[in-house]
Amino acid sequence: MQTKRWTYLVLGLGKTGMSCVRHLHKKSARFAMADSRSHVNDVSEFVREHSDIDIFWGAWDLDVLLQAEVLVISPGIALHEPVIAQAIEQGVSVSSDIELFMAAVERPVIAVTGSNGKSTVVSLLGDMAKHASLSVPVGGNIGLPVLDLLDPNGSELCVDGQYAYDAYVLELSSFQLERLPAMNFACACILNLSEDHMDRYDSYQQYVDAKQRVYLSADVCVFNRDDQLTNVTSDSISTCYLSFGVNEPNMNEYGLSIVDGDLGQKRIALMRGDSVLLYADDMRLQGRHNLINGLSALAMSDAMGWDQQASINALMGFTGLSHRCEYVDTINGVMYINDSKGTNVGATLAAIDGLCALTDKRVVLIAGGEGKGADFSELHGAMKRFGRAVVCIGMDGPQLMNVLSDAVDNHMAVDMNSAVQRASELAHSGDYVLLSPACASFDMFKNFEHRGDVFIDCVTQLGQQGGGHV
Ligand code: UMA
Ligand code: ADP
Repeated sequence: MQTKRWTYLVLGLGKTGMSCVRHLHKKSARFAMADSRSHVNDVSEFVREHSDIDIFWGAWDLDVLLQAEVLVISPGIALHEPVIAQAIEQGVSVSSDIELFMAAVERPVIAVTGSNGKSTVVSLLGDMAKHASLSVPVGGNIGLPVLDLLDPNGSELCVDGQYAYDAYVLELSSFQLERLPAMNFACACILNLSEDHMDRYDSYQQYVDAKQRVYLSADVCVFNRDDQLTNVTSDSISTCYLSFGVNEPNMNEYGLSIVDGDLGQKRIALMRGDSVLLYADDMRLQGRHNLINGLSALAMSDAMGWDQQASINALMGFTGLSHRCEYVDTINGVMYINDSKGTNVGATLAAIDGLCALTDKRVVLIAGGEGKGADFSELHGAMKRFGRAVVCIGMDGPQLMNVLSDAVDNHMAVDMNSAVQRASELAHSGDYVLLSPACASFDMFKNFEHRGDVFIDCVTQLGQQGGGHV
């Protein structure tokens, strides 16, 4: 067999790719790096310091790809890209940062995936570990490449000959899972499944199959009883299953129950079997979807053998992450909520339902952007029931407006400022104005954080224009 020029070729030089490059360099591996978009990223410092490493910019070149034994492919790059697919067909192997990380660690790894709630749940798990005096870093799709959790030699961090971390929590996307072989996760969970990234997959089933890979060879599988597709398929070799869901749980299941409070009032309790763990009104997180997120994290913390009371305390104190159903201000009796992280239809439905289902309130929704091929029609029922109006923005705004035209009063706005102004005119006192776009942000903003920050600025300006903060 012809000798290959490099063991690894790292494809994509964003956050993940550069973490792989640094890792392979620490490990003295023979590797090269490539990005199909010309010089979009500032990797100049690394390149200057390591002028001996080959770097390729511009369209993928099959001859270059075939000179590597293994392609280490960033999540944003699809395996079905023609040149990459040809290289794989001709025998080049595929790997990823997650696989390199799993090869480097011995401590247990919890892997969390799902269409929505991942970042909330992994952050909550990190807090639960802290409350139990455990050292458990959180990384992955949440924004910190997993290889950056390792020490400067690319190994597990040790202090005085002992492992510094008790476990790791990883948020994994379908892009990361679709190329991952069976991994021995200590605990694996699919929170929920609804359409996302349909511009990347040929079918919804293909997206679901990618997510299901998280269970292969996991020690404990944690799934959502209310969402059949999160249930473990027969391909998994695990023998231990835990489930969570809204209904009353059986023994060893996690669920919700309505119980009588001390003052005779009805309270929603988060339960394991027939034991009350805590009450929903003791939690600072709002919305039914967050009760489910809490149950999933409690199930995983129990699966890991963490102190249950510490986890319950963590859940009670957890205030949630920015840009997820985040309260911004109340102006003229209208509450402004930033859910910029609502980047798919399922998330926006959960936000509308979470805010309105248990109240009489109505919502003026600001939505639109890059729809990623989604079917917006699922928003129709929720907007008909809870919507006051919708103000559409961005590339797929007109499509969204079209879908909702007979459900609710609808408008188009050219930018966030006019969307907020318009929404403030349409909202009645007591309503919500909710930014939950059901779309990616890249057509108008740098990312979802930028979109949320612009929304907050516009709301702040609106408040300064003379609205009363009540
Ligand atoms: N690139 C190419 N050719 C392509 C596509 C991309 O060369 O066809 C290059 C780009 O020029 C760029 C690099 O690849 O230099 C970007 O790689 P990437 O898109 O894989 O992004 P990273 O910067 O490595 O960030 C990734 C995740 N991005 C994606 O999955 C798209 C980040 O999740 C994640 O936080 C990060 O790794 C660390 O693990 C972001 C995301 O949007 C937040 N995820 C999706 C989601 O949450 O829905 C899945
Ligand atoms: P992810 O990391 O999966 O994108 P986040 O925790 O960042 O998830 O939450 C993103 C959005 O998803 C939130 O703004 C909220 O609208 C919605 N969401 C959160 N938890 C759930 C859930 N359990 N089910 C459905 N939607 C949810």
